[in-house]
Amino acid sequence: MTAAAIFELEGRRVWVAGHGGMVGSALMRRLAATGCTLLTAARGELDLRDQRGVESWLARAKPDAIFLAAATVGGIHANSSRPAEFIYDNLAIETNVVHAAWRHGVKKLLFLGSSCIYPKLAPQPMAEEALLTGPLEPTNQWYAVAKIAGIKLCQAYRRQYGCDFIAAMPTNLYGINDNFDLAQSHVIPALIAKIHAAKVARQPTVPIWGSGTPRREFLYVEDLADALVFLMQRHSGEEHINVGAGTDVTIAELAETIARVVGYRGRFVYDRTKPDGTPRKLVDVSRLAALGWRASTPLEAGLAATYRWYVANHAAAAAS
Ligand code: GFB
Repeated sequence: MTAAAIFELEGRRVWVAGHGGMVGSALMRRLAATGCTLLTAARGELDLRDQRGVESWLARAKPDAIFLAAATVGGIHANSSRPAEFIYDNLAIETNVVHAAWRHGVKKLLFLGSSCIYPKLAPQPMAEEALLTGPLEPTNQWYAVAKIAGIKLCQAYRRQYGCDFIAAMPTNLYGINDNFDLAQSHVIPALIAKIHAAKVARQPTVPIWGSGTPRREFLYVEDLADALVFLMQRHSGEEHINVGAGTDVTIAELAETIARVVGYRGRFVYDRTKPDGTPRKLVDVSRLAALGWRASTPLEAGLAATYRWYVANHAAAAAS
C-alpha cells in the first residue's frame, strides 16, 4: 500500500457524481468543510449512461477530482428482480465517467464499489485479497460484476495512462436520504418503515424477510463520507480499500435494535420464502485502519438519527 502525498481539496473543482443519492448527499455535506468548489449535474441535465453527454459535461465543467458515487442500487429484491438494469446502468456509468475523466485530465477519481464484490463464502472478515477467489452470491451477482469491473477500470487506466484513480469498497450503508420504498430498499430503511408503520397502526407483528440469521455489517453514511474524503486526500494505489464499521449483527438483532429505537413492542415473524442472501458480510478494515481512519458512529446512534430523519421527511407521506 502506498502512503500518498496529500491531495488537497481546498480550491479544487470537485464533482460529486450522484450528489442526490444517500452517499452523494452525505459527501456534499462533508466536502462543504474542505474549501473545494463543488460541482453537480442534475439528473434531468445529464444521464450518466450517455457517453456523449458525459464527455461534453466533463469538457465544460473541468473537474480536478471526481467522487463517482452515482449508481443504480437497491436491496436484495431489487437486485434479483432487475438484473439487466443493475449490470447495464452501472457498467455504463463507470465506463463513461472513468474514460471521460482520463480524456479530460482529471487529477484524481474515487470509484465507489460495494462489499458484494467478494465471493459468497469468502473467509470473514473479508480482506481485499478475497476479490475473485470464488463464486459470487447469486442474488446480486449482476451488480457485483459491474462493481468489480469498476475496480478493474481504475486499475487499467492507472497502469496504461498513469491516472490517479482509486477505489473504495463500502460495506452495507444506511442513513438519511436512504430509499424507504419497500420493493427497492435495503434492510435498514425497510425495517424502519415497517416497524414504524406497525407502531402507529398498533399491529402485533412485523414480517421480516428470510430467517433472521444472516449477519450484516452496517456503516452510517456520514462516517462513509468522512472515510471517502480521507481516502481521496491520502490514498493513491492500485489496491481497492474496504470501508466498514468493523462489527456485524444478525438481521434478528438488527430488528430488535430498530424496534428499541422506534419504541415498538410487538413480535417479528420470519418469512422464509424470502431469500437470505449471503450468510455473512463483514469487511476486513485493517488497510483503512493502517492509513489512520476508523468509523465513529455506533449502530444504535446512527439508527436513531436515521429514524428521526425518516419521521420528519417520510412518515407522514407513508401514512397518507
Ligand atoms: O439489505 P438487503 O436487502 O441486502 O438485505 P443484502 C439484507 C438481509 O436482510 C437479507 C433481510 O437477508 C434480507 O432477506 N431482510 C429482512 C430484508 N427483511 C427485509 C426487508 O424488509 N427488506 C430487505 N431489503 N431485506 C445487498 C445487495 O445485499 O447489499 C446489493 O443486494 C448491495 O447488491 C447491498 O451489495 C449492500 O445485504 O443481502
